[in-house]
Order: sequence, then structure tokens, then C-alpha cells
Amino acid sequence: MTTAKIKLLRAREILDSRGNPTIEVEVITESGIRSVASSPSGASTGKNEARELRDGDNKRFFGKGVLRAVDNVNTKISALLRDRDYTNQDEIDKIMIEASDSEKLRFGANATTAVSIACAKAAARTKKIHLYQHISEMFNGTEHAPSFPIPFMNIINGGKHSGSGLAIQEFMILPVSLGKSVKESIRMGSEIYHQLGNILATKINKSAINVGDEGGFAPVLGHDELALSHISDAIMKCGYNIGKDVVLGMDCAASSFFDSSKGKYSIDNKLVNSEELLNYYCRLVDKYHIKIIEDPFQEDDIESFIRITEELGKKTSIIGDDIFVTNHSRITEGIRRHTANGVIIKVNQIGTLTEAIEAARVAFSDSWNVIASHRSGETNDDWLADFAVGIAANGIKAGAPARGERITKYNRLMQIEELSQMSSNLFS
Ligand code: 2PG
Ligand code: MG
Repeated sequence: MTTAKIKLLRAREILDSRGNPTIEVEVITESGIRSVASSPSGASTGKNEARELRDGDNKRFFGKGVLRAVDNVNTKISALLRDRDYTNQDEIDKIMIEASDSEKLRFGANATTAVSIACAKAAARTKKIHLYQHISEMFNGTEHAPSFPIPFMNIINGGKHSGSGLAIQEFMILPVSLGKSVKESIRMGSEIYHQLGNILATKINKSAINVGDEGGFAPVLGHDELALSHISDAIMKCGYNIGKDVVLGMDCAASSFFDSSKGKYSIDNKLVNSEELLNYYCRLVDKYHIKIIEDPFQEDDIESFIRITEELGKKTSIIGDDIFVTNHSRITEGIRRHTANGVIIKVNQIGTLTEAIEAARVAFSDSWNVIASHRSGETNDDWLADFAVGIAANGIKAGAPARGERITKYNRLMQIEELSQMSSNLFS
């Protein structure tokens, strides 16, 4: 009989990086272990994501409070999971999935996500291993040498994440000379970020270095292409080789600049159709060494996804976020139709660790690029770094190399690298 039993779950309302409420869950085990995890929250959400439960009580936080989700953890989920073996993640998650609805709205995906991760943390502590090792064991079935993701650093913020007016949501740098280690790639990213800040402040003005939700700069540039051009200047000024040391990526989050009444995309003060948008991307890819394009079209424009994957997929990874929403059936369908060749994995988009791992597994089975991702509303919890290493993700999206809730993921990644180089496996 197992002794790894849940004694109590305790949830509370905390604030995320945007100052909105989110949920933190503490799991307390029979043996006295206490583990805490919190759920992040997105702004440019896919319409098929698992749903956060918000109170809708306009007297508190303009309706955004999460007291109902907190109460669900403290009462309903607690009753379901009490005395359960928290080292059996499959079982813990299955209980929540079966008692919930398909959108996870009954408990709130914000509640189930935090419970799921808090249990994984408790299990790792019980096994006296690190969270990334525990997730790796879950993912691979056995212990595996850690594999490190490339940091995808979002250094210019547009779309719903800033007031820059840029249509494209994220302009990212990927320090790809990973042979140089995680530490070195993070150093490169940080240098380029600061160099970009100098360029924007000098060429535009100081207000151009105000930042958006993910810590990237939010300059008012007028044209999206200028963001790529300033970033390229910053990379070169730092002495790095574009295309070799560093490549570029974009999360277009195109649903957010799609005008459904006109059936067109609004970018650079123009309305363009999907054909014109595809041509625009093709031009940018060649000119700026763009190796990642996430959500190039709105989430229902599957035909255009197929088109761009056909056209650019050999040289650029076409990544689906809003269209797949970390859902393994949607990814399976995407593989069948060649809708993309990469996927974003966000635990809170599906609501449990087990389902997120399953989604990643399906994507890997067709050699897709798998990117573990934060949300634009984050907390200082750093579990994402362990998750990314645990599933051997090709990349990790954690925002700019600035702002506490972003750098805590990058710092943890560097810590994991150091831990994995130590001969001893001792838990510290
Ligand atoms: C995205 C994410 C994270 P949000 O679109 O990939 O960068 O944004 O959390 O707002 O959905
Ligand atoms: Mg995205």
C-alpha cells in the first residue's frame, strides 16, 4: 500500500504578472510534504482552449476573480483526491478529467492545472529527484539524460500584448548555437535584448523601450517589418552571425489581427487576404532568417496553414498554437493533414500535465518541433523550465530575458543545466 497520499489541497487567489487574479494550489501530503504551484493565464487565447473559471462578479477584480476555482480545489477536487497517490500523475489527472466536462469549466482549467503541477512537484520531492527528472520519467517511462530547449526570446511585443500597434504579437530571437550551452545562449539573448534597447532609444526615443506583457520592447514602429530590421541590427551590432548564431522567429497570433467581418487580415494599415499575407511571410522569411512562424493565419483558416507548410515548411518551422490548443486529437488531425510541422505546448491550454505530455508525445511521433510555452500572464513559478527539459522540448518560449516572471524560467533552465552536469544526483 502506498504511503504517498494526499492529505489536503489548499488553494488561494494570487495575482499574475498583469495584476490579474490567478490561482495557487498547495498540496499537503500524509508524509508532511508541501508543494506549491500556480497557473498562468493567456490573453490571446485559442477558442478551443480548456476554460479558466472566473467569478464574473464585477464587484471584485472587474469580474476576473478566481474564488470559485479556489473553492472548487478546496472542496470538490480535494474530496476527489484525498488519500490518492500523488506520485501516480495519470490517476490524479484522470480523476479530475473524468469528473470534469470537456472544457474543464466545471472546476476551471486554472484550478486543474495548478493541482496537476503541484502534485508533480510533490511526487518529485518524494522520489528525491528534481521536477525535470520526474517529468522526464513520466514522459520516457525511464530515466533519461536531460535535453535542453532553445530559448525563444520575445524581444518585441505587439498584438494583444502591448500598445505598440504592431499586428504581429511576438518577435523572437533564437540563439541556436546551443553547443555553447544554455547559459551561453541566454547570455547572447540578453546582450541582443540590451543592444536592441539602445538602438530603439537612440533611433526613436526613450518611450520606444517601454515594455509589453512579456517583457519585450513595445515601440510604435508603424510597420511590422521594422521590428525585424531593428532586431537584425542589434544581433549584428553584438557581433553575432544571423542565420548561424541566432535566427529569428515570430508568433503572428493572426486570429488577433483577422477582421472576420471583412474576411481579411489587418497589418501595416492595410487589409490583406490570406494569399497576400502568405506572400508577405515568404518575403520576410528569406530576408530575415526566420526559422519559426507560429499561428501565421487565424485558427480556422486551415487551408492557409496547409499552404504555408507546403511552401515554407522545409526551411521554416510552421508552429500551431491556437489551432491545436495542446489537444492530442487536434495535433493528430494536424499531422494527418500537414497543417503545420510544429506545435506549442501549454499545460493550462488543456488543463493537466498528463494531457500536455500526451500532446507532446503525439507531435514528436511525427518529428514535429515541440515548443513548451509560458502564457502572457505569468507568475514567478518556474515549473515551465522543468517541463520543457522533462519532455525534451526543442524550444522554450518564456518571453524576454527581462522581468521577474520571465527570467525565473530562464534562470531555472541554467540551474538545471548546472545540476545535470554535476556527477552526483543528489536532491538539493
Ligand atoms: C502565445 C502566448 C504566449 P497568450 O500566443 O503563444 O506567448 O500568448 O498567453 O496571451 O496566449
Ligand atoms: Mg502563440
